[in-house]
Amino acid sequence: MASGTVTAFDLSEYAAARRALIEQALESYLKESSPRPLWESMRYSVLSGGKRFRALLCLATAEAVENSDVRQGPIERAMSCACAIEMVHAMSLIHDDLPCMDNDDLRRGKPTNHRVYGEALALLAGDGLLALANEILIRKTPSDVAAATILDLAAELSRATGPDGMVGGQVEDCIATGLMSAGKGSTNAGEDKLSLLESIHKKKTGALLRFSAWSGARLMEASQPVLNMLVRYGDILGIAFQIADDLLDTTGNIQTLGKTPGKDLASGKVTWVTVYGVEGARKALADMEEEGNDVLRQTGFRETAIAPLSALLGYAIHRSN
Ligand code: GRG
Repeated sequence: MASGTVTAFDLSEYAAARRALIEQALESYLKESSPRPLWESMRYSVLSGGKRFRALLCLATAEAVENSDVRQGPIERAMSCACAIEMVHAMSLIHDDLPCMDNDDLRRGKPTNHRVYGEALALLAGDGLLALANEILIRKTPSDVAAATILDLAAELSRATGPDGMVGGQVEDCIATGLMSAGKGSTNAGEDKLSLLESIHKKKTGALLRFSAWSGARLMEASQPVLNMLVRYGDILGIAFQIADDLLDTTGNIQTLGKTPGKDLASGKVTWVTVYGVEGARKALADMEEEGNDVLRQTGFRETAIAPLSALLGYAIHRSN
């Protein structure tokens, strides 16, 4: 992971160390079981690479919070949550790639899940991962985390994935692209393009990134003002991550991206780039990087805790895949 931020912080080294732990934990939660094809299909999508950006974000906010009342180290405390997030993310990619949605053949440089296992199993592998993510979060979070905290996390993860989060954002996206009807009495009719785009990005991509930024700190029992600031940081990062994705669809190539570029334009998708152009998208990203870093400075975290969070924001914006 190459950093594009202005800080001297070495994100590659930081991310590599944590990514190894994340892979190990994911493997332990996804031991092959019965029915075998289902587990194979679930493992195929979760253990097939990926930047682990959301898991890193969760661990980074846990590590940023100093709380002497908490016994375990932040990574140990937040790892099950970080893995649950990656499972939800993987399931959303499986469903997003299905013929009834984006109809993609390539993901992370490999054939998409339904291309390998067929549509029915891909759909069920996604469903299985969503359920397993919740089970892991609830059962594998260390037992001295308060039950109320775990309940809060489970509720917020469900919210991030549900109608007010990823599912809602995907439906809005499908309506905007003409893949679904807006239905009778549509509320989208008078909505301007910017609010529609912001709503889609905030829900479809932003909700899980916001949860990732909030959840690590919540597990460390951070104060409410700090949690509010991390939600703000997560919101900025979430929209920026999707704008960068829109840009990469226009400027990226298949080798680096590991998926087919140019699909947004071909499918008539409403994106930041189709509405504001490449320069408009770059300008929005520059503003968001500044705003996100301002929010981080307000948290009162020590410099060494701000550095990874700032670098992750920079990475989300300047990444090449
Ligand atoms: C969540 C219940 C539930 C259903 C899924 C299909 C769907 C509903 C939502 C779509 C969500 C989606 C695929 C958003 C796009 C997010 C995005 C920019 C993904 C790419 O993330 P990266 O770059 O991917 O982090 P890697 O491969 O690195 O993990």
